[in-house]
Amino acid sequence: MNNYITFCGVVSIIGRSNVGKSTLINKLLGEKISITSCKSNTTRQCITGIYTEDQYQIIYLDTPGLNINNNKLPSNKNLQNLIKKIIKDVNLVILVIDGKHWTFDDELILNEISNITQHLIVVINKIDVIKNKIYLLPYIEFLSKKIRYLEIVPVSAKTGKNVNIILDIIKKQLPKNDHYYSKEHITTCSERFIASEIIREKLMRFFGEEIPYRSIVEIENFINKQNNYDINGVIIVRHNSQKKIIIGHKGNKIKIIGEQARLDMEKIFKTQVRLYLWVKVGSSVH
Ligand SMILES: Nc1nc2c(ncn2[C@@H]2O[C@H](COP(=O)(O)OP(=O)(O)OP(=O)(O)O)[C@@H](O)[C@H]2O)c(=O)[nH]1
Ligand SMILES: [Mg+2]
Repeated sequence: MNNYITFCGVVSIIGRSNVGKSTLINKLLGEKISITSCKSNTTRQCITGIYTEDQYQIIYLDTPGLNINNNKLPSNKNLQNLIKKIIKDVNLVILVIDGKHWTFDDELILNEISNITQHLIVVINKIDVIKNKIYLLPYIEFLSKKIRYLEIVPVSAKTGKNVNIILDIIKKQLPKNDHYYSKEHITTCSERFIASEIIREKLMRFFGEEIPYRSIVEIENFINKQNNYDINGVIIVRHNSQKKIIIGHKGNKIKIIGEQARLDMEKIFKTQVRLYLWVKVGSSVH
């Protein structure tokens, strides 16, 4: 087996908020690692997803949305530094844009990465909601004029359409390397962190403006009992009124959140989970 050549590399998934980066990483992995919601700033820190197939290993980094504060223009030093940081030491970069909404932020990001040395794939996402695909052509033309060496792939991260094309492109670009992780590894994030993220996802999906999107979820206990997990999660909010909203009438809301979170956890952890949730008013919320 000594002459068995293996390939391994790191791929950063970047773009503005809400374009579908996390939905895409989950589809590329075939596993839900990163939480998603229709609200902005769902992902708050880098999430790693590891995909291993035969001789190929791809380490994906899902990143928080690059949101440009227009008030701060024209100084884009922050954006520049941020992008530098998230693509440092990666082999490939995937820039995700929304096929229906090209914004000024996308343009700024594109300009910032137009000179990167890594292979760049621009993913035009959400094509499932574009009825007439001809609509995409000016887009593709515009992008190919902006950057010379890039690949453009229209996809639907939601339905999985064309996601395999991204995978094929990545495989061709991966450097020869030993695999960094064993093939059972699907993330470097801890199970405790993933549990807290899943609860946060349910909060973001379930509530509107009444619950601050920065609500904190802490896992107080994560106990593995003969391969079943007992997890205690605390949702920390700032006001008593928010606590009441989350709990709901006779606890009906927290019950649904707990149920949905538990089902997701069981899928990811591949074991039975007992999840206990409660809500606390605390001062640590930003
Ligand atoms: N119709 C459609 N919706 C999509 C698609 N991909 C993602 N979405 C939706 O777009 C919204 C944002 O998706 P996310 O994956 O959370 O976006 P993100 O880029 O990770 O957002 P941040 O973490 O906030 O930066 C969610 O409601 C997704 O269901 C797609 O291909 N088609
Ligand atoms: Mg995200």
